[in-house]
Amino acid sequence: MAWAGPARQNLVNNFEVDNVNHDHLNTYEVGISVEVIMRLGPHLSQLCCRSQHRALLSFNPLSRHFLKVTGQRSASSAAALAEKTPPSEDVDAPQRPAYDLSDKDVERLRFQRNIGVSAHIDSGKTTLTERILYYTGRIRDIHEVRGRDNVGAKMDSMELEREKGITIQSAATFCDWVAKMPATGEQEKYAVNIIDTPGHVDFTIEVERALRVLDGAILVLCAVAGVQSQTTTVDRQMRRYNVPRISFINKMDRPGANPWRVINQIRTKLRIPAAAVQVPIGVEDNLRGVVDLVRWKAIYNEGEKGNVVVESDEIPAEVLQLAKEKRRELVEQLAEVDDEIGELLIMDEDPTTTQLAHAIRRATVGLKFSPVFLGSAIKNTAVQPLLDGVCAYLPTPSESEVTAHDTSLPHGAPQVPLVPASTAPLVALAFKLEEGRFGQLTYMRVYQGTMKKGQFIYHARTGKRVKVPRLVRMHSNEMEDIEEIGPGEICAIFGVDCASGDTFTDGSTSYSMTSMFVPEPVISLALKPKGTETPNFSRALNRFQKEDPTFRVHIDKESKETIISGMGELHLEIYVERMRREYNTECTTGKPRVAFRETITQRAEFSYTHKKQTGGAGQYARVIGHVEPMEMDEETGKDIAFENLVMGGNIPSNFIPACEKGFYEALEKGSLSGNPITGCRLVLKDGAFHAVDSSELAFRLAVIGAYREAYSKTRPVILEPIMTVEVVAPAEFQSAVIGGLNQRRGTIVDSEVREDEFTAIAEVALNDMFGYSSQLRGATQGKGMFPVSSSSSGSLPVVFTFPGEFSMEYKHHMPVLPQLQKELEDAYKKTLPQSKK
Ligand SMILES: Nc1nc2c(ncn2[C@@H]2O[C@H](COP(=O)(O)OP(=O)(O)OP(=O)(O)O)[C@@H](O)[C@H]2O)c(=O)[nH]1
Ligand SMILES: [Mg+2]
Repeated sequence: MAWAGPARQNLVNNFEVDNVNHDHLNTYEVGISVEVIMRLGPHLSQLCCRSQHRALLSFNPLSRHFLKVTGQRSASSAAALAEKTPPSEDVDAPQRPAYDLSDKDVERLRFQRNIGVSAHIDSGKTTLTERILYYTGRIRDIHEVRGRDNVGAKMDSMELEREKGITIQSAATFCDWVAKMPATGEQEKYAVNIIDTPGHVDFTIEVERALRVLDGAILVLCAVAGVQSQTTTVDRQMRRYNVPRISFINKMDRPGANPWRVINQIRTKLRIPAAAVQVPIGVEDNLRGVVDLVRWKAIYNEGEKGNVVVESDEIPAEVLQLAKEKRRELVEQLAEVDDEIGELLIMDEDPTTTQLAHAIRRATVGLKFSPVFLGSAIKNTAVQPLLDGVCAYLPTPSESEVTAHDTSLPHGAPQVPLVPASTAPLVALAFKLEEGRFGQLTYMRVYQGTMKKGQFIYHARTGKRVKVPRLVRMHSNEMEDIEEIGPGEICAIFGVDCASGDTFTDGSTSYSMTSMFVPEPVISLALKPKGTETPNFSRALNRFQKEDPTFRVHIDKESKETIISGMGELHLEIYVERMRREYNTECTTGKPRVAFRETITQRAEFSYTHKKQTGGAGQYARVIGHVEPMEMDEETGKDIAFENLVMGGNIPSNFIPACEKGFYEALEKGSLSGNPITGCRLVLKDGAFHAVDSSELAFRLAVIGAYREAYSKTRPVILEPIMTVEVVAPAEFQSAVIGGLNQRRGTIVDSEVREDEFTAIAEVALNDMFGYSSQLRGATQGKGMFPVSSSSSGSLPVVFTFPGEFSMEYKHHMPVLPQLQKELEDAYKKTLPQSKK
């Protein structure tokens, strides 16, 4: 059926889609030209707010790209979509039952929030979450990270987290909060699910999977350091999953705290309109509270742990002028992204509190704006107003537009909107696995329907039926048993075998949701148990591999060594340490090695016959096709593909999976350096078989042979991981640090000097980064005492040495320099059996 209707007409009228074959503009074949899409870019998302057009546009990879880059998200709910979309005469989509949200659903979802706390390392996420849990009554007392008071923060429950003072695994919890709603002035009770994520980039998968299932987030920033390298990473992850965020500028108690510089950085570096919704009362050590610019109230924290919130209509004289200025700035920023406020501004009218609150919510949920809150978690200041902000400005589960793929439809068919109705068929996504004291624990987000204890659920990928023996809600490492859980909720179940990113249903639908983005490991090392190997060695590795898709284990075919790969040295170090502590298996490790890769740079044809006649049954298989370079798919991270275009049964279809297997086997080791090959598509076009001598083995070997033969014609190169390195050090060492980075062939991409410290951001090959931490320490430590405030120091000025710190994040793979390529090739040749003879 052709896609007619007003939207198409609009497109045609306004964007002169003359060269489009209108008959092909149906839901299955979108024929909008590239130029039109390019010109439509920003408008597409508006069009897409309407489901029938979304169905249409979601087909075109380019239009999907625009949806992503414009960062738009429909503020209308999936439920609303299902309810409001008229039965469309112009869409050739299968008819589906519409599930209505009951009044109870509507009421429950309205007061439900699922949020993540994400940010750069050490910005205070866990400290903040600890306060949130305390003020909401989930914990009785506040404990600090790093187990300073011999207890440790609730969300950092792992012994290693408390020792190292860093979050390694994300932890989920839930709480209730009675929020003061700015739009109505009423107090309303909300249920909030929270996931505290690690900031260290080596554990980035934890952020990735949390953001995949959350509806909103608090982006925490340090009031001194501002937007840091991992802030940009987290920002990218939030955009990937269209997660609206409110920003929280923490550490306002630190000397040099400057929220206005940080807000500027949010606007310029993260490129999202942002404005403060509060101004601080007092600075640094004298921070006493904040002025709420929307409700126009001064808010103070009193009591030993800040649990008494005192509000006053009297704005302190010393901040009155600033508050007026910043309220004006808030209105102006909103006017850029919100029509109602824009019109009021043109007419020189001041928005009311309700208008302002509604506009902030609309723009935040619509991914066009981030309201900025301020405070100090450690000093227990302004955390409660932030919680009010979570309830007021972040979306309800029904405002997140969630879709699934109906596997009973042809590949590429439009996604199906999910409706968070408790009576709809169950659809849930497993986003995290953990082996707990009571067995395998699977964290789930229920998107549609209700999950009940004792119920049978179906694994969408394998079709396996499993019973839900135990259903719990997590409170960090503790759990609370529940009988059932509704849509829009987060829970965990026991005893279900699956992988992260798998979908579960009640068996009445064939829906499957997309998984999360999994980055490739960049570093590897050889691992050997000390003494004799016990079953614990492989038990531990199997478990870690299952829980963490960025941790990989393989046995090197030549050296027979066990090789573990991951996102960085710390990532691997933690697992080695956990093997010792949790599995009583001490290991020796080899030198960390960079995960080099190989890739092809041009297309090459192949026509290859595998033939063997050795007395008994022969082997015969012929394969014809080509291999070509392939770009990475932004959504899935995939950059290898096998395509079968064989017609007429020239290769019987039962041998095609063996051909595909052969292709993946050939990719395991490139002939230049023995590293895996990436960025490559194999297109199988034709072939031949023999009625007796052809077998799966013959076809698998034929593809391997064909690939190896074609490989030399593809001008293959070796790739190395390039890292974004961010160094923060006292300003006096700037030239030493920059010199050190240059020595390592780094390219400086950004630098910023603040009062006493500076930040340099450089791109450096990972291979050139070994030993950098001791070099940096050597260059910056002990040469002077640098005063920084300590969070635990109260108001006393304490002097610490500040040795300079750096963090590293994978950016991309790039071809190595010719000299390194030659070295790697020579080294690999020496390991090959023929060279040893
Ligand atoms: N001055 C000051 N220090 C803070 C504040 N909040 C947290 N800190 C300190 O910052 C350090 C890191 O705090 P965490 O809460 O562990 O930070 P995080 O963001 O959870 O860290 P990762 O999870 O490892 O990325 C600790 O030493 C805290 O005491 C704050 O508001 N002011
Ligand atoms: Mg933490």
